[in-house]
Amino acid sequence: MNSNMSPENPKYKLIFLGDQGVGKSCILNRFLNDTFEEEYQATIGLDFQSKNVQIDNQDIHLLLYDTAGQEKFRSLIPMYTRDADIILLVYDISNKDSFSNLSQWLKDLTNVNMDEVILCIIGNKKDLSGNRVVNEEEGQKFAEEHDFIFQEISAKTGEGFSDLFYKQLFEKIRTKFRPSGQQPVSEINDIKFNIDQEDNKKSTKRKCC
Ligand SMILES: Nc1nc2c(ncn2[C@@H]2O[C@H](COP(=O)(O)OP(=O)(O)O)[C@@H](O)[C@H]2O)c(=O)[nH]1
Ligand SMILES: [Mg+2]
Repeated sequence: MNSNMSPENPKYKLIFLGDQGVGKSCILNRFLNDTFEEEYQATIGLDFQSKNVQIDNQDIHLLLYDTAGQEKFRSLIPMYTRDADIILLVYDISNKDSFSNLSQWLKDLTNVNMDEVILCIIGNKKDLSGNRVVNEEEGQKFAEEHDFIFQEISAKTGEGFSDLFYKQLFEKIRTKFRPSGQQPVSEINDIKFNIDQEDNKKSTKRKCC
């Protein structure tokens, strides 16, 4: 753990969901390391990393879970969504099925208390505008119907990341989980971790995806 972090620092569990190939692992990589690699490496099961961010001058520990979209791993997902604080549900703006499947992903979240979790709908691959098959308005409408955060981004170029994370998500964390600067609604007690932001930069364990 980063030496600046104490056990009292709030921790939030953030999980990436969405069809295989929509860019979940690349989004995580862009968010953690500000890099993008074209080379495709399917995530096996679940990958876990962490990052410290500051909200209201307090260090916040984000625990980031990257899931695999393959059906055979889907049965594992409820174990991780059960105590999630933040769910990032990703589709690919150049893949209609990945957008249509969002409803099924939501239906699968039977064990999630939607009033307590922050849910973001993310339209990735915004750079592929020539191949776009999902309009921004469609994504926006879907998110608004459910009262979720919405943002189109590109893991390749980094477009939209600042709006998604720093403007929308961190602001929502501030108002929803910490209205008076208190502890988050859930604490993660059942896992140990030893990767912080610095370690992520050094890590050669995985490239992207
Ligand atoms: N053009 C473009 N390609 C992307 C973007 N994000 C991911 N990809 C590509 O999409 C493929 C799947 O990405 P990956 O992160 O492994 O998807 P995952 O299965 O959801 O984790 C890879 O070939 C990536 O290079 C993006 O923003 N733009
Ligand atoms: Mg992946």
